[in-house]
Amino acid sequence: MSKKFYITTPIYYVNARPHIGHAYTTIACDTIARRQRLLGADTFFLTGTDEHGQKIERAAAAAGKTPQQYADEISSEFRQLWKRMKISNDDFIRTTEERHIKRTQELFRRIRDNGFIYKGTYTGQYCVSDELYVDGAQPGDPCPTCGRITETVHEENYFFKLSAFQDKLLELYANPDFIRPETRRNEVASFVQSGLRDLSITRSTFSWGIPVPDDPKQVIYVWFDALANYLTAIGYGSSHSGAQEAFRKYWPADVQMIGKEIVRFHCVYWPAFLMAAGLPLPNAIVAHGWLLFEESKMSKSRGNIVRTETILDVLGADALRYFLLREVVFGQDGSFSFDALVQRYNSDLANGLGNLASRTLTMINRYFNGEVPYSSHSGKPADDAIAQAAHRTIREFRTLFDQFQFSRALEYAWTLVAAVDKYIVENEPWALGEKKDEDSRSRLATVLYTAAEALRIATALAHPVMPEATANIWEQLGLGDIQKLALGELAWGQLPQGTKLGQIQPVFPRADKSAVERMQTMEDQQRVAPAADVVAAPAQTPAVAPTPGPATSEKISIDDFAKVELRVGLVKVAERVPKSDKLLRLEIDIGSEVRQVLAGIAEAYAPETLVGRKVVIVANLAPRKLRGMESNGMIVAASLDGGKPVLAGFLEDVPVGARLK
Ligand code: ME8
Repeated sequence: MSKKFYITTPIYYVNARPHIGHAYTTIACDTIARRQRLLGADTFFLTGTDEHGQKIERAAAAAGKTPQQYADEISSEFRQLWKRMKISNDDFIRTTEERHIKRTQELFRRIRDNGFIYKGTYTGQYCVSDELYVDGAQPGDPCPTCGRITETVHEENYFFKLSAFQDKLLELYANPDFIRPETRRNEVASFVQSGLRDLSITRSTFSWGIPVPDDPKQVIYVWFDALANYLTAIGYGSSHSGAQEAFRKYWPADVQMIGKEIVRFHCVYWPAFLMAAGLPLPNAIVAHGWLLFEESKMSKSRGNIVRTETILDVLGADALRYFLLREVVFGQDGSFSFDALVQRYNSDLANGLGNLASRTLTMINRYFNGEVPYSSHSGKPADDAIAQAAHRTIREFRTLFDQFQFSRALEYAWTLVAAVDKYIVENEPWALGEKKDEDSRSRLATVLYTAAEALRIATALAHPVMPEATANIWEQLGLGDIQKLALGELAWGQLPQGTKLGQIQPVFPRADKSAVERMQTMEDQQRVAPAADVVAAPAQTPAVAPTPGPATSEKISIDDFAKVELRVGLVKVAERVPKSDKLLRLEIDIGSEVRQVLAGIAEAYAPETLVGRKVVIVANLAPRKLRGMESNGMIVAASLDGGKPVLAGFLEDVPVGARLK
C-alpha cells in the first residue's frame, strides 16, 4: 500500500480578487503535492474559498450584491486562476457548500456534546478585517494585526473552552515538527504560556454564516467554520461510506501550509478544536512569510497588489512558479518586483535550463541524427564530475525540499545546470563534431550523453515547480509522459542510449526589456488613481479631493463617476498628527465600518470642532501610508484660492453611510 499524503492551503477570503500573495501559498503546496505524487504517495491536495462572515457580508453590500452572488464570482475567479497556473488540487472546497455546512455543524455538535461549548456573553473589541477578537483592547483601539480601528461587540454567544487546552497545547509544541519554522513555534508557545481565555465561537448580530445547530439565531464564528474545511472536504461528518473512508484514509493532514499572519488560528485554536472533538492532530503546520510589494505586505486593503494574470499573460505560469519559490527564502518575507522577475527569468530559465536544453538537443539532432548517443563512460574526470554533481544534486534537492527550503533546493539544482554549461563550453562538442576520426566521435557521444543526462535530471527535479516547461523538455528528450516518472528512483545513467528525440522547440524565449514595462502598465491600468496625492505632499495645498478648474477638466461619463464611491461619514475622533502642521488623523464612521483617514486640514479646522460632524468621504480610494499611518479614504472639500479647504456638508440631516450619486 502506498503512503498517503494530505496537504492543504488556507482557504482564501472572497472579499478580494486573487493576487500573487495568494498564488505564492498555492504554488508552494502544489509543488509539494506534485512531488509527492511522483514519489508514489496517494496524495490529496486541498484548496478553496472562505465565504462567510461579516467581512464578506460587508464587502458584498459595498459592491451592491448579495453575499452569495459576490462569493460565487470571486470563488470562480480563484478556480479559473488556479487552472491557468497549473495548480493540481484534488478538490476545491467552498464554505457555502451544503456538504461543508452540514459537516461543520456536526463538528460543532460533537465538541458541544463533549462538554467544551457553553453559553455566555461577550463584550469586547473585534476586528472585522481579520475576523479576530482582540483581547484586552479598549473601544477605539486599533487591531494589533492590521491597524484598523476595532469595533465594540456586545453579544450573547456560545464560548469554546479554549482555556482548558493550555497545557495540552504546550505539550504539543514540544514536538519541533508540529509548527515550522521555529520562530513561529516560539511565538505561539509564548502566546499560549501567557494564558488563554475562552473563545466566543458564534455571532448573533449578523446572519451570513452557518447556523448553530439547534439555535439558528446564532451563526458559527467564521474561523471555526473556515478551519473545519480541512475536515469537511475529505468527508468528516458525512454519513456516506465513501466519504467516511476518504476521511479515515487522509486525516490527519501531513502538511498544512499557511501565511504567518494566521498562525494563531492554526496553531492554537485549530488543534484545540480537534482535541475537543477527539480527533487526531495534523502532522505539521508550516508558516511562510509575506510577499511584499513597495515595502509592505501585498494586500487588497493596502492597495499594493500585483495580479497574477499580468505575469501569466507576459511570462507564463512556470516563470511565476519558479520565481516565487527561487527568490523568496521560505519562511521569510520576500519582495516582489517586475525587474527581479524578468532578470531571474532570463538568467535561470531562458539562458539557464532553456539554453541547456536547446543547445544539447540541437547538437544531438545534428551529429547523431536525433538519437541519444552511446557514452563510452571514458571515466574522464570532467565526465565523472558531472555524474557526481548530478548524484549530489538529487540527494541534496530531496533533503532541502523536504525541509521546505525551496529556494536552496532550486539553487542547488541550478548549480548542476551551470556546471553542465561550463562542461559543454570546455569540451567544445561543436569542434568535435567537425572532426571525423573515431576518437573525436566517441568523445562527442560521451559529452552529449553527459549533457543530455544532466539535463534529464535537472528537468525531473524541476518538474513539480515548473510542470509545463519540464513536460515539454521531457518530450523533446524523447522520454514521453513526465507524469510517469518515478522520482524516488531517479539516478544517473537512466537515459537509454538510442532514445529518439522529440520535436525540438524553445521552452523559455528570452524576455526583452519591454516585458517589465508591459507588466507595469498592465498593473497601473488596474489600480485606482491615487487622488490623495495632495495629502501626501504637504508642501502643496493639503487635504482633500483636488477640485480641478472647469476650464481644464475633461468630460467623464456617468460610468466613470459611478466608480467613485462617495459616502456620508461621521467624524468620531479627530486629532493632530505629531510633528505635522497640516495633517489631522480622523476616525470616520461610514456606516459599514470606522475608517482611519489622514487629511491635510489642520490649518483650517481645529480637531475638536470636527468630532460629531458629517463629512463626505471617497470610500473606495486605495489606502495609502502617510507618516507611517494608513489613510483609508479621503474627505471631500472645496479648495479655495488661499489654499484653505472647506469641507463639504449637508443642510438636511442624512444618515451615516448614505451614498452620494
Ligand atoms: O486568512 N504574501 O484568507 P486570506 C504571502 N480565509 N501570502 C499571502 C499574502 C502575501 N502578501 N497575502 C495573502 C485568510 N497570502 C483566511 C484563511 S484558513 C482556514 C482561513 C496568503 O485570503 C497567505 O497564505 O486573507 C494567507 O494565509 C492566505 O493567503 C489567505 O489569506
